[in-house]
Order: sequence, then structure tokens, then C-alpha cells
Amino acid sequence: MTFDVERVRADFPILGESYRGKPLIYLDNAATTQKPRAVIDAVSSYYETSNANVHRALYWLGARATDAFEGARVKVKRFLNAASEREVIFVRGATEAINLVAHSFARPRLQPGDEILVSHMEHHSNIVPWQLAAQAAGAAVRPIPITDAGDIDLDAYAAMLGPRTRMVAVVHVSNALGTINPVEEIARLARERGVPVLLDGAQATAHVAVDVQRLGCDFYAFSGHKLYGPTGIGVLWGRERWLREMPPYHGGGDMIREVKFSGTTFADLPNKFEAGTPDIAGAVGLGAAVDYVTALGFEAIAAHEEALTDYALERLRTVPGFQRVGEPRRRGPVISFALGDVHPHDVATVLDMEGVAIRAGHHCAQPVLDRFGLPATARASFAIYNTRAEIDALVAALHKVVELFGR
Ligand code: C6P
Repeated sequence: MTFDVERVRADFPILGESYRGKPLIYLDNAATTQKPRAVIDAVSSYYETSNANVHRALYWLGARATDAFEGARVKVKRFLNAASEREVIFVRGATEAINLVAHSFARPRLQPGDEILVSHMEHHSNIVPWQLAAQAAGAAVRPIPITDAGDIDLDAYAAMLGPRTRMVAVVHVSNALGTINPVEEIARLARERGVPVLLDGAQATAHVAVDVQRLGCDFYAFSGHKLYGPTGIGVLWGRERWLREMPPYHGGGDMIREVKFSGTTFADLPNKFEAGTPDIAGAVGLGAAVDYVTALGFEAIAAHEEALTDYALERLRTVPGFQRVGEPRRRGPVISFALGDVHPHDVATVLDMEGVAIRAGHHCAQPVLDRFGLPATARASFAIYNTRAEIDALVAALHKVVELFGR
């Protein structure tokens, strides 16, 4: 199937917006993606036709809401190729998913002197929860080194896996460097030593097909809003064997079997981890987002985004002072860069005046920027609706930055 970017663009109403006469050129897709009409309609149609609380109401509307919510879970199960719907836990996003695993899985298993391995390129969401769990137990979080190119040093990783390693947590696609990590290999090495692996898929699910069984990991975390879905909804996938053993993370309604003052028993999976009224409309929207990308197909998505990223790199090299941060072996549609000694915030501000939205800062990944000796970078990140003309506009705006700062 050929990929028709103009047809894709027509699905995203926000791309028609402009500001001060300049059309929106949205190149901050790693922060959050825009939403297609199908997702917006699914959310509003849910509220217009199906809104009720789930798993509780004894009337038809409640059954309709529950069907919509549980239908979304089935879609996510297929999307990830999970073994069962019981392995799909709805949470607020990747951050909550990782906190859940750190708190309910890792923390009770940790002893003083134990180690959790994370890579040096992790987002804070895949560092801080492990630090909290480790601190409580007298354990340590150790960074797996990365190379100057921005790849995980697999030999160093293999050497670090030892008798005290209790957990490995690694990002599938880096938000700061764009690296697509060899996560199957990382999981295989851990599995050989009986160490469970969590993959942070926040930046992966919109760009590469994810098959959790093939990846061989134990947990997979992602956020709906980076996959063209709503904010406030995300997924923790976990192997049923582990999820059954884990204690609940939050307590409240809808996660119990029986509550007595003498003691409470908990509901089966996945409800055990979904205390309180969930983000029902968010889940429905996420289901629509999953349908949307599945219909486009990941082969077509990847071909479009790879061609766009290649084109962007070729054109960006023409900008005086452009320096890419990280040249990993495999990369997603993310380019982090410096522009001479112009501060990345100045770069982003001038680009904004030209209608081009990028991110500048540490991207919530301070350790990796420290690793490269930088306090911040500018970052352009692409999605299915971006075009070569938008890359040209980015490059033209960067030339203006260079002119303005006289370098
Ligand atoms: N990165 C970025 O601009 P939440 O906030 O829970 O949806 O996702 C957290 C998260 C976890 N892991 C990775 C690799 C991420 O990139 C993110 C979010 C955004 O890069 C916001 S800081």
C-alpha cells in the first residue's frame, strides 16, 4: 500500500491551525502526537452515546460503557500480541506503568546490595521509580554505559548482569537520541540469567510494531498520547505469571473481591490493578488510535518516517553549526541537535516565530545529556503527518536563527 501523507494529514484537524499567519508545523511528536478525527470522534461519541460507569451498573447503558472499555482492552491485547486481556492493565501513562512495576514487583523482591540495571539514556520515568524502590531496600540503580554514537554498550551490559541483578529496565526507543535499542537481545541476555526485563515503549508504539511475546520482555509500558490517542491513558503489559504474584498498587473500588475490616481479598486480573473509576473515554480513544495506526500499517509508517528523517538529516547538515547529538545504529524519527553555541531555547523560540514547534531542553533525560556534556539540546521529532515541505521550513527557520545570532 502506498502511503499518502496528504490523506493522512486530512485526518488531523489541528494541522489546519495557524498562528500569526503561519501554518502550524508540528515537530514535537516525541512530546505528544496530534489526534486523528477517528480518535476525537470515538471519545465524543462515547460521551454522547455510551457514558456510564463500568463494571458496576445494572442497566443497559452501563453494559454499553463496559463493552466499550473492555473492547479497547482487546484491541490493545491484539496490538501488542499479548497472550491474554488479563495482561493488559490500563494506567495513566508510561510513567504510572513503570512506577507500578517498581513498587509492586521490584520493591518487595529487593534486598540490600541488590542491583537494578537501567541504561544511561533513560527518561527520568525509567530511572526515578527504580531509585525510589532501591532506596527503600538498600539496593542500587546502576547505569548501563552507552557509546559516543548513542548505542547501548552490549558487552558492558552483559558483564554487568550478575548474581545481584534483580531487574533490567531499558527504553525501546530513546526520546533524547532516537536510538532504537536491540531490546530482543537485551531481554535474551537477561532471561538467560533469570532477570526480569521492563521495556519503556513510550517512544516506540507509534513507530514500530511491538510484539511483546517476540521481544521476550516481562513488562512493557506505553502512553496513549504518544500513539495518536488521548492523554491520561496508557498501558502496562505484564506477563500473567508476574502480575498474579504482584500485590495491588492502589486500593479502592473495582479492584476487590470482598472487603471486611478483618481483611480484603482482591479482584482477578486486570481489575486488581485498576482501582477507582478508570479513564473510560481515554481507553476508548486509545482503542481508536490502535485501529488507526494498524490500518495504516507499520511497514508504511516506518518507510515514511525513515525517508523523512533521512531527508531531514541531509538538509540539516547544510545549516552552519548544526551538530547532531547521537548517531545510533538504528534510530526512530527523532533528531537531537546543537546549533553552534546558540542556546537551544533560543533556537526553539525563533523557530516558534516561524510557526515551527520543536522541543528544547533536557527532555527529562538529564543523565544522557550529561553523558554528552550538554545541558540541553534542540529536538525535532516526526510523525506520520509530517512532510518534506515542513522539513524545508524547519531548515529555513534554522538558517534565520544562524543569521539572527550572527554565527
Ligand atoms: N517523554 C518527551 O518530550 P508519560 O509522560 O508518562 O506519557 O511518558 C513518560 C516518558 C517515558 N519514557 C520515555 C522514553 C519518554 O519519552 C516519556 C515522555 C516526553 O520526550 C515528555 S518528557
